[in-house]
Amino acid sequence: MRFSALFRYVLLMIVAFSFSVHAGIIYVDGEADGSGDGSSWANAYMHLNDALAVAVSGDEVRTAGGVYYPDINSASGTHTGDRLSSFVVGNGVTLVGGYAGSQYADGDYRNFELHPTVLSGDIGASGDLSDNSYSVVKTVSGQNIRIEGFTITGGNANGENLSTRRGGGMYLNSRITISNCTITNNYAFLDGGGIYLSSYFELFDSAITDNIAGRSGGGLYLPNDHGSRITRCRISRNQSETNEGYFGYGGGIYLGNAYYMTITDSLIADNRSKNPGSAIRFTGSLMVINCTIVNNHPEWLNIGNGNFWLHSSIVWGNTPIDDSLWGDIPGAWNCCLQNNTFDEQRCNISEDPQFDSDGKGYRLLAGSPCIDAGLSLFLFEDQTRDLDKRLRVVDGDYNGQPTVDMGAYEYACAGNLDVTPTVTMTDFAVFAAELQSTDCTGCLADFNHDYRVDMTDFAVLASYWLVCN
Ligand SMILES: [Ca+2]
Ligand SMILES: [Ca+2]
Ligand SMILES: [Ca+2]
Ligand SMILES: [Ca+2]
Repeated sequence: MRFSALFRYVLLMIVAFSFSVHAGIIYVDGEADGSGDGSSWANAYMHLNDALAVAVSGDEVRTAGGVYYPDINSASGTHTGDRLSSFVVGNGVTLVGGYAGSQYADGDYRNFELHPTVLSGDIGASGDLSDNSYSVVKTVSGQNIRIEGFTITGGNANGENLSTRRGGGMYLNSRITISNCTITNNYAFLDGGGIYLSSYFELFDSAITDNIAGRSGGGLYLPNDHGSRITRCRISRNQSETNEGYFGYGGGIYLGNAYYMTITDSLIADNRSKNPGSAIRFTGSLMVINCTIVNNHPEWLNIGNGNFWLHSSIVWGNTPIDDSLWGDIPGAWNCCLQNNTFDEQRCNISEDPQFDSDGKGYRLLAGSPCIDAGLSLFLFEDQTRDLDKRLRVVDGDYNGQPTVDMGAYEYACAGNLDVTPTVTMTDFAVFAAELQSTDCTGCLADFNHDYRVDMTDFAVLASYWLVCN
């Protein structure tokens, strides 16, 4: 055929073009009623597992707000009730939730608070935990996996073997980054009620709350790892060692042989365990910087064997720690420590941190001794935000020198965007600069967390003008 070569060329071009258009983004929306091939919001897959089955390394799976269950896909067409079903995220895949999706004019509008995207293990009878998925989210192998913007809940790892008795919320065997996720109300018969993880990970801007482990690591269990980081996370109300006959550790976090692990700008609060180590149990080396560790019982810290550094942090209202333990710890510097009995040359204090009790958690009140009392020298280069994603280093005592505070929160007036604590013209300049930014991931002025700085955010800024609360 005379045109066959040209025809083939054109066909290849069409294929290449369509590949370049579609490769990378796969759409999921339980409300979509189009062709269901995942090519757009209108034609999105209705079931997340359909997208995860075809996603390859480099792809981004965008998921609209709604509740998704792991025991259904288009092939099954119905909920199978299979407790072994999970959302399995493959090598190199990015999974993002919080999108508006097909029911909105701008399907790509993203706000994980406005469009909560829930991965629920509550299959079978609704509200009955006994027939739930063992692990809601899994990774089997691979690296460069990213999960962002989901609530992961309802996992019940009460099975008969190790792989079904760990990691109720997430059972992870891959190098992974998790951000803007809430892992809550999951259970494991043995370890890692919220998350069980066997590889390097970065966890940031996330919450691990109300998870339970029958043995160790109510919130998070990390058996063997190097260099992982937890940044700007809330780890609270987790519980471990609830099963009779087991001797477990770590109500909030269990780290076994974890070296060069860091926890920064995080709140570790209200965790419980039967044995010492209600907040953290670790073996290895752990550096905790700018954290607020409160109301954990009993003894908040338990060190199996290893080195521990605590900088610019507040440790308050926990079951009092055995003071003799601190003698072995090389570095608690610039910390606010209840019942502090050691060396003030390290700039540690033992004064009431003055938490804001007005329903705002553990932010500091004006006049707190922890304001501008941390050590900026110990800040990591990328430690630029506090737990509320506000600017990390602010001149909270108005002495002309911006210094980091102790704890997870930096004192400043609400709405502040720069190093002077009040909201003035200089803050407006920060807003104006971010208004013109095309990529607003991490913009300070994105008050409503929708990855955009617009007039909605301006209204928030204006409401704080010269008002400090
Ligand atoms: Ca159920
Ligand atoms: Ca400060
Ligand atoms: Ca300011
Ligand atoms: Ca915004």
